[in-house]
Amino acid sequence: MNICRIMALLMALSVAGLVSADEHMAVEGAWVREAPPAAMAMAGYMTLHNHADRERVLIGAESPAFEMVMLHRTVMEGDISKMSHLHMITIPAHGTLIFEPNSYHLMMMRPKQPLKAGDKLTVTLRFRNGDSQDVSYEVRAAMDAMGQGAHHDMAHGQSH
Ligand SMILES: [Cu+2]
Repeated sequence: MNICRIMALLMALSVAGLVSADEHMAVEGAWVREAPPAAMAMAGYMTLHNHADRERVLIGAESPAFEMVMLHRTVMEGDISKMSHLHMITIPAHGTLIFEPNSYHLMMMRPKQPLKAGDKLTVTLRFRNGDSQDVSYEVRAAMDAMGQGAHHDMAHGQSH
């Protein structure tokens, strides 16, 4: 009887896992650009894939490693690059949102401890429907980061 109960519980858990996998964003390549120890802010990047049949609206993020995390977007106005603070970003049903240098990024303000390449941290994404999702980030050196960005752009160009 006990074994039956355990089996039933395991099946229930795996079904729950499938449901949440469908509802959750698929996250790729989450990384934070390493900054000098005195830096007041670091930039975080990732690619979000919304596999759900409805749009998702990202309304914020937070991390125990930072005092505050904001949604930012860098846009070029002529020769001047400007950062704006966004209060929400919509990811369409089956759409993709890319956070990358000179575009969308997470502005991670005031690290609570110095972070260096190789360090890991968790960022919690908050969505308008009340869902939240933890994303594991890795700090990478600026040189690596640029390489990653270039690779990403190339891969993106080839696949679309
Ligand atoms: Cu910013």
